[in-house]
Amino acid sequence: MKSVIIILFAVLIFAGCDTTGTDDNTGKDTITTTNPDNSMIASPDNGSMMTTETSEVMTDQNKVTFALTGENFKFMMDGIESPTLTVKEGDLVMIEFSSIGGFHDFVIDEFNVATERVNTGGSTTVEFTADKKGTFEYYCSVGSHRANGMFGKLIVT
Ligand SMILES: [Cu+2]
Repeated sequence: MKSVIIILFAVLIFAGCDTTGTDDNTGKDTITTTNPDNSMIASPDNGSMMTTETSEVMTDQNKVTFALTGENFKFMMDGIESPTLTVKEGDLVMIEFSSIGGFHDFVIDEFNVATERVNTGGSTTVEFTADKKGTFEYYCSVGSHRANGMFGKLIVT
């Protein structure tokens, strides 16, 4: 009776050893053969995919165009004097500016935006990314035009 019990125990212990042994082996096999190879191949691919996605996002950037005219001493857009320009943060803003009377430009200090100065009949463009929220002032930097009321608001929401 005692010897049978001992054999049973031995078998159980052996079985236990065998199972843990195989588990360890398969675990090690998986790690050594597949994982390092996969990660080596996967990371450069992921990197290039991320670059592609970033450039796609930049192409999708919302573009907003405003056509303004300048005269003594005001900006006009669609018949509105000193219009308030409203854009969303991150928008690419294009300003098409032309003078219908006098020497003028279009300037926003906070975005380092400044068109060239154009005279009557001249036109120019400038574009910038509205990369911060807030209310800013655009104005004409020629002479005392700003002091004479040649300015308006840009609101970035
Ligand atoms: Cu002006």
